[in-house]
Amino acid sequence: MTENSDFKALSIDTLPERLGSCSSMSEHIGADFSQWEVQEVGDGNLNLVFIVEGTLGKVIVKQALPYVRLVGDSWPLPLKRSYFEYHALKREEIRDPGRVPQVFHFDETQAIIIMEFLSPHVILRYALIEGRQLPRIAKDLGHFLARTLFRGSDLSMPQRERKDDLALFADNAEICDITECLVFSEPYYDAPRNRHTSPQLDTIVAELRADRDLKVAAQCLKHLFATNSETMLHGDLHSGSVMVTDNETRVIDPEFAFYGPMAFDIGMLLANFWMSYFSQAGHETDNDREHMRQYLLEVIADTWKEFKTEFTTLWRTERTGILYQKELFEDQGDTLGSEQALDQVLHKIWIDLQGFAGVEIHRRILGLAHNADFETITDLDKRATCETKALKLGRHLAVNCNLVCSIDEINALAERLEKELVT
Ligand code: SR1
Ligand code: MG
Repeated sequence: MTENSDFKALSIDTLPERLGSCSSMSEHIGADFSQWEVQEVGDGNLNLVFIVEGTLGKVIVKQALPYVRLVGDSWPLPLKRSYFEYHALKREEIRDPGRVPQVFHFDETQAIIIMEFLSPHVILRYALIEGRQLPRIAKDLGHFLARTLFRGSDLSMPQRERKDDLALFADNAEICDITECLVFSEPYYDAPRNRHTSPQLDTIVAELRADRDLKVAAQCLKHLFATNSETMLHGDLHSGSVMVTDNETRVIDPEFAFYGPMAFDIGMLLANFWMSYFSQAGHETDNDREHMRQYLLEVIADTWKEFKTEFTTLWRTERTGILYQKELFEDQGDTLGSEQALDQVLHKIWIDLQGFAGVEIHRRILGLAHNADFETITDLDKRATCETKALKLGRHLAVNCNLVCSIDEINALAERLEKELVT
């Protein structure tokens, strides 16, 4: 992959003419591009996203920009992330069919992916901010995690295929660097890109940055993230990367895909649910979000439970890779041995996911890229109270992950923190 000089960013005005001869566009929305209506709807940190409507329907046109949109052209970023997103979408579709948008076309030079327009889906993060309870997310996301993480690993893939894939995604280095800096390091010192709700959080931020155990824990997690290439990750699985209706859950935006530790995607997702939990107080009127809080704790517990159940099924039925071979266990009549190994693998994931969840919570409050759950709370004192509770949970998760036995224990702590008075 080399970056190219032929790249040109699309605009609302130029898109119809530039994509007018693309057969995927005409097939899905109609050939007469003079009739197309274009809206730019990208609200993420990196890319352009257009909804294009023609006489036959709508599609999404996503284009990477050669810089970080959130910051501007002072932070260049390779276009090739679009190539990794395309390849990740293809793999995710095979590993968990129907869970990602259908890809209609990929243009590597222009870093454009044309894909299915999801309707009436909305971004999960905004649904949760509104207090909407989605009945399917725990099961769908728990299964998605188990299927993609298991089937992208040496537990399942042919050795040669996985090594080739590892090499392909290893080139997504600049994107990994974003996570390595923004998630694991910058929140823990006064890095220039950081911001936080100030002055309300100044004291707790200083305490966290002086917390040696926390800094060491964050660096151990970074060590794991950078070096443990066990499976193809989504790499950015927060609630803004999920689109929902009451009946359907879709996972979008895997441009951060690379080979990393299984627990990362799970920890990031659960962290976003815990942040949603603590942010509810900032969105409620007349204490009307207690049901929503209980719902979110159930989603957290159920996502982990669904993940374990599905992972266990795959372990027992699809373990065709080079790890924990059946030849050593089941074929020797040693099913107990294989179950013991499964328990160990799940235990390791359990420990690590807590740590990843902890640092994800911290970086969304202390680092560059915040989330709308807290940012849309306009009363800054109220926002800071919500954020303080989340920061405390994050610290506990990152530092004490070896001491915690169950997700219920963490949810109980979240409930205690929620009830605590913050001064
Ligand atoms: C500079 S990019 C900031 C964040 O946006 C993406 O969605 C990732 O979460 C990244 O860390
Ligand atoms: Mg994204």
